[in-house]
Amino acid sequence: MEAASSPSTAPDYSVDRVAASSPYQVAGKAADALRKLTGIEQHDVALVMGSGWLPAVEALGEPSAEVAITDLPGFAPSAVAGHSGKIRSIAAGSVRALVFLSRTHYYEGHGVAAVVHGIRTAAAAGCRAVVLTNGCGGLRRHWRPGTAVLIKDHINLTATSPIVGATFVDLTDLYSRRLRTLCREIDPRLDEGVYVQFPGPHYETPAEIEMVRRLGGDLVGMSTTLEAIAAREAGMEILGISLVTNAAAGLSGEPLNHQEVLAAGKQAAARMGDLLVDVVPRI
Ligand code: 8IG
Repeated sequence: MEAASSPSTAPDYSVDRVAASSPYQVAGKAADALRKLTGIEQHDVALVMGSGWLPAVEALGEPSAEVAITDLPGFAPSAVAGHSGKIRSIAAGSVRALVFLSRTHYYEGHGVAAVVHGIRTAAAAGCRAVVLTNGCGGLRRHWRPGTAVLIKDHINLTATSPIVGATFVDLTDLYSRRLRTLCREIDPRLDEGVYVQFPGPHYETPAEIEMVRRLGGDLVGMSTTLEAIAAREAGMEILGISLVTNAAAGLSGEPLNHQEVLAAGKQAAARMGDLLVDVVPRI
């Protein structure tokens, strides 16, 4: 008998255990709360609505339930104008959609786990696929404000990962070719591009945009890549759609401002709504 050993029933509060596994456990708890509050046992597809995408949500249909993120464990309160801290459950055809009207951005300073908490909650709620939308700056001059672009790949310039520990997740074909093809069947005019995530919250300098161009980037924003990585880790299929709301810094000769972003979103809402209505039931 080793008198000093702890009983095997004691909880494991070792530093590694708490750091590595608790985000997934909290997401499981959030999914449980979501089931209770929505009365929906299983959701199929998650949608994360970025800057300018909110008006497009209406097209998906009447929500059967709406939950405040602050009523679920682990969510940071929403911090950005144009982002509403709610989650809706919507029946889109035979698909049960879980729609996040806001996201937590890396620049809010709550850490990477907070940024991907919605994704992990959606996975724990049963979602097999996620539609990640965002508003962003565009590097191609023919992408006028209000142009939707499919994300074909990304460059993560945040120098972080949502994954902690030796879990080596493959990111080849991160943004589903099948779902991109589906979108282009619905709207053949849709272009594709490489999305580059900066930490923000400041926009880029013109020199940084020139760097992005040389790196092979087409779109710049402050979200999406960390969420996509967490979604892939969770085994979800990923569709990424950017709404170009402004020309990237230095391209238009004008300074960037957030009001412009919201206005471009409003204008494009009808087209974005039509696209989501057609795509989501076929995911
Ligand atoms: I909307 O031009 C929107 N979000 N980094 N740069 C970055 N994020 C953005 C931009 C932009 N426009």
